[in-house]
Amino acid sequence: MSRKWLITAGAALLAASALAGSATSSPAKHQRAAGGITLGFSQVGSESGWRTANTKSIQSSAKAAGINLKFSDAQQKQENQIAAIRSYIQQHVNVIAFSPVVESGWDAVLNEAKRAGIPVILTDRAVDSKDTSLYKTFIGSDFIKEGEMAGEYLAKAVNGKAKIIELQGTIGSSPANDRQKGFADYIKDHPDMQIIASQSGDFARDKGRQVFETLYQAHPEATALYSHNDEMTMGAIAAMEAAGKVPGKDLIIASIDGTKDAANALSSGKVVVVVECNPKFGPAAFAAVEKYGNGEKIEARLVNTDRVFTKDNVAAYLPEAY
Ligand code: GZL
Repeated sequence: MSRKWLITAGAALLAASALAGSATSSPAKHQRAAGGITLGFSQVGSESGWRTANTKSIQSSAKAAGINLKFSDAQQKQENQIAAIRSYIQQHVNVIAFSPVVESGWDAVLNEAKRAGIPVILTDRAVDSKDTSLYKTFIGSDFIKEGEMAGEYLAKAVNGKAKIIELQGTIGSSPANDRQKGFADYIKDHPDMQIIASQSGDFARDKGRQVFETLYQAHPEATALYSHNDEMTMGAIAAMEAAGKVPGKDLIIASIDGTKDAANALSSGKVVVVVECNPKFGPAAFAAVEKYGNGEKIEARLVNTDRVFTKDNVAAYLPEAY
């Protein structure tokens, strides 16, 4: 892909986003810019409230930037993402962006995009390719930090002593790998914080419920839950209550994302901390496309800003929860 296209397209994007933002932009002008860029996007799936919010952010930001968005839902299957990327290459899109469902297995298809001269942007999740020239940037949260924050706030809530069940996200995904690492790193200096069971609930509510139910039956001594996402947390809470247990009393819960369900569970005391993982980074992603299109250097890693929600600040957050 020659930089020339990107500069032209970037200018179109610049014009489009300026027009989109200005009260005087007329539809005709805005539409003229829409022809500038075609971006092919492969989304992981629709497994969680987080994913739904992320998809909305990507789609609305593309529209605001006057970009022609080709969007595919991979239903959490890597082979579907690889097929989608190959299809975008055959369609000669200008840019490819995707959230890799798992970290490994991308070098071949990313090399195909590179040979076709199509820049690739990673959104949300990372790949473990050693060749970082295969993509222009990775924009997403710091999942290790999220795990560390979950550990810190849970340790505080249980005075440094808990027998913890961990519900992990999708096996092999960067958020699951890094949230597991961050939490483990934090508790290694807290000997009375022990993970007694850990299994994947695949970031899904019902799988989270089923896995928690099985693990809790095997480990009734558990006093805390660390869940890699709110969807699985809500499933686990349903399992606890079905077993006559009181979340927030019988088990202290730390969760990650920031969905409305989890924020409400925080308000009612069922959950003690929700570490945010901001899904609404579509504007930042398309700003990176614009910068690259204008021939400007973009950072290899763009880190989204995440907050920590507790009973003390959740009321202020609730109106924006998704
Ligand atoms: C994190 C994202 C994760 C969310 C889950 O950036 O990839 O996937 O934490 C979602 O809710 O399913």
